[in-house]
Amino acid sequence: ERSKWPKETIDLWNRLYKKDAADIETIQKSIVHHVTTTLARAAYNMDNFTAYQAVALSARDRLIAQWNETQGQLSKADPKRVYYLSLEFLLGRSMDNALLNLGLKDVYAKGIGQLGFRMEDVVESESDAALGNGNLGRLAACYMDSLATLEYPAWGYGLRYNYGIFQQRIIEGYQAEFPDYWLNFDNPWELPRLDISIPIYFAGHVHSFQDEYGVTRHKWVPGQSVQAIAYDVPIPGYDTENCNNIRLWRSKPTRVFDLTSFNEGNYEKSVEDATQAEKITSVLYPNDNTMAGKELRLKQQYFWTAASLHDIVRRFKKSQRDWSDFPEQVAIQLNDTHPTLAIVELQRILVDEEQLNWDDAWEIVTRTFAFTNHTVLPEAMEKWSVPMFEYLLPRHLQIVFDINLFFLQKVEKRFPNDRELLKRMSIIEEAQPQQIRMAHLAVVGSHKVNGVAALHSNLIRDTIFKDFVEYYGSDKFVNVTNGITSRRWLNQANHKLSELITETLGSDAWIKDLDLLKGLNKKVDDKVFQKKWMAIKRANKVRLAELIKERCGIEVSPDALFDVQVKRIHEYKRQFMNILAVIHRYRTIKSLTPAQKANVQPRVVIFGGKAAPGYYVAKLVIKLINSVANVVNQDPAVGDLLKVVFIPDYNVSLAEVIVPASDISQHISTAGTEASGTSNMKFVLNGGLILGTMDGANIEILEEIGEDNIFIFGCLAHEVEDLRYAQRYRGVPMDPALQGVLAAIEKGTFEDPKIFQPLISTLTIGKDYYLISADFASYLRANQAVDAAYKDQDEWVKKSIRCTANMGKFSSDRSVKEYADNIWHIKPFKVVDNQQID
Ligand code: 4GP
Repeated sequence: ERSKWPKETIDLWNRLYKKDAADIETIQKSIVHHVTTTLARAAYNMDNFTAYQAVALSARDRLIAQWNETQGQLSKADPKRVYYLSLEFLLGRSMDNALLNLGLKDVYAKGIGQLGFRMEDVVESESDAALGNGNLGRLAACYMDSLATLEYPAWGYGLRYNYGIFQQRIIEGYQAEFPDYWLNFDNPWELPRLDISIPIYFAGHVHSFQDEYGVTRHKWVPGQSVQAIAYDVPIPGYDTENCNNIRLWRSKPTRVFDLTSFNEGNYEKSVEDATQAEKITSVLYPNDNTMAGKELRLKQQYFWTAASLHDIVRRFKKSQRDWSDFPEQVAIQLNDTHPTLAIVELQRILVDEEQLNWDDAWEIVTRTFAFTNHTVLPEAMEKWSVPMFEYLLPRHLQIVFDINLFFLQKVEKRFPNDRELLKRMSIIEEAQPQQIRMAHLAVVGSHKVNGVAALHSNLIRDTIFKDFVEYYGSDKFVNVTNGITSRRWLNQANHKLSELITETLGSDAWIKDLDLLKGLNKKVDDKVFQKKWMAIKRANKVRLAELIKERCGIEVSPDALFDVQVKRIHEYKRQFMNILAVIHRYRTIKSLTPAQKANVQPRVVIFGGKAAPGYYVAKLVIKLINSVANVVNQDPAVGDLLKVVFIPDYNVSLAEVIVPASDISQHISTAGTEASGTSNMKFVLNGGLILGTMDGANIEILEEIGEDNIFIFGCLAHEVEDLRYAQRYRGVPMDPALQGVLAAIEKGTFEDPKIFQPLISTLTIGKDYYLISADFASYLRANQAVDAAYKDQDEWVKKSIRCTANMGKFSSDRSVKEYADNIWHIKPFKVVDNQQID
């Protein structure tokens, strides 16, 4: 008990309780200390990886000190906090970011340099924490960075998967998946909190009884239990003492074995049950924009939401406030429908355990939660079969049915005699078997619902949530356009450009206030500045060319136009259309005379991205890209005029090299399908132009940077339905250029055409759902416009500068502030440096 300590003890603590100094010698001492003690190595048998581990451990000590300080001060002040529930946190590497945010990047680089290692090599030794699929998970990581930087009291909650997103290798042109056992070497960026262990239950039955007042109550009598163990990942803010936390849960067997099987001599069965428990957090489902539907996935979702809520409720209860204060203290953001069970779990805790009446509990629940939707694709909408749900979560099923019943009664009152409406809005879909629509549950249980870009937020109001907008009114449905953190995506990834910007603007304040980049607009016509700008772009291209040589064995010229499409492989993102246009370009070049060839703008077309392992058509697109690359790259008639590259195993660290090196990047989804996109923002922020459709955040980027600095093509979202109808029922012919391309594939120009037949058949008239044929002509024209614009380098550099200068809006600091002000109603809380204990 600290309060009972004598004064001398407290004084001693306070004397010792000091942050380490940040001078080079202290830092070097701590590195050497970790080498010789924690890592048990000697200077003469150290490699880059050991150096990385030692620097990481040394930085981690500092992070922990800040983290402790932050959490201590927050516990005491107890302000309202936000909890960000995300099944994915795609953090990438941590060391460079940790050192940057601690403000110690230079001194650590110097320190380790004097010890005989180059910081660049040390940084490269870290592997990515890849606990996410795509931008849903990367967005969560950017938001955590901004929340800490803006000093908001925030925690993330997720799962600590043993296996993150798979490693992709390309074998004979095909994607092959290999497990990513990222915890192979200890992870220095997490703090195992073995003392925090929460029992989580599944299955069993519900016991109903009358309480002393004659009210019917329910008690869940579970049949299985596992333990959730906490692992904390400190998230330092940039240029602040605040250090937030992401708590990741790991599943472990309960220590008490199933005694019945044990006593019956069934030792194997009890060990088998224990293995099942560990399986829950074993692997991240590798699906992006698609629903997995597996029982284990539902288990993951409940395990994670139950553990997180237990933690949140325990923290709230420490303050001994009234339950009605819960929404004043706690905001919970649901990142997609994955954590929607949290709504049901909180209602269960309040009604069954805390004995609140249903209506009071429901009021608390709905004032606490808010929900972000990330997609309108039907295949991504989460639904759980009622029988499976009932087996795993019998009491929760009853609660879902009750929530639905009371909700539909209210709808019926407002809109009487509209059975179709009730059917459409119901949380339960009447199918065989019945299904629980998680998006409906999330809307009904939240006070705000947001889309992730203006167009997307409008689309969800007009389509999937139309009935709900009519019922609740439109105030409940808001937009928060996604954003990215300038710390990682400009300052770290493009350090040279970042230095030039700082030098030009006279300060590095832009790192925390991205609107200040507007100051670069004054420099658009400055020749000296332009030259420096382009030299940096070229250096970034040289770096990428080296990486391509090393990883793919392909030689590309940094003087060519670098054209990049890196993202998950998905039909709606239309990498297929891109490679079809590449084939068109190839055929065109082959048909030119030498004199005509001299006018062709050389281009390197770079692809990267993973396909879900079960997504056959997407995997065929990868194969087609590689087959085309094989032919084109070796054709002497083409030479350097066209090169095609597929970079394997696209991840956050690769993106940090690819993004700063692009001249043009492609964001070419069928209008209305890409909710926002965030890589589009990263490219433009780094002075890369984009070629895109009027979809997602492209539209808002256009508004900010001006239409002269972006290449737009293709149909608009509101035209899509008519176009689909026309092709299905009015026999619109296929685009002639596209016909030529398909004929070339079918002739066997790129391997056995039989391989690609299933892919080509997706373009059959009437079936071309993503409208590749309808958009093809304007896509080819836009590509020509890109070539022409690139040839005029004097104008191109101006466009490039304007891009960066006008991207302030897309800082995740802006997004997070909008969430904080309009949805969570939380305020910053500044942590004070080096407090003394009292
Ligand atoms: C993605 C969207 O497809 C992407 O447009 C958006 O930028 C990202 O979320 C972050 O908001 N959605 C998913 C998904 O990954 O699984 O729904």
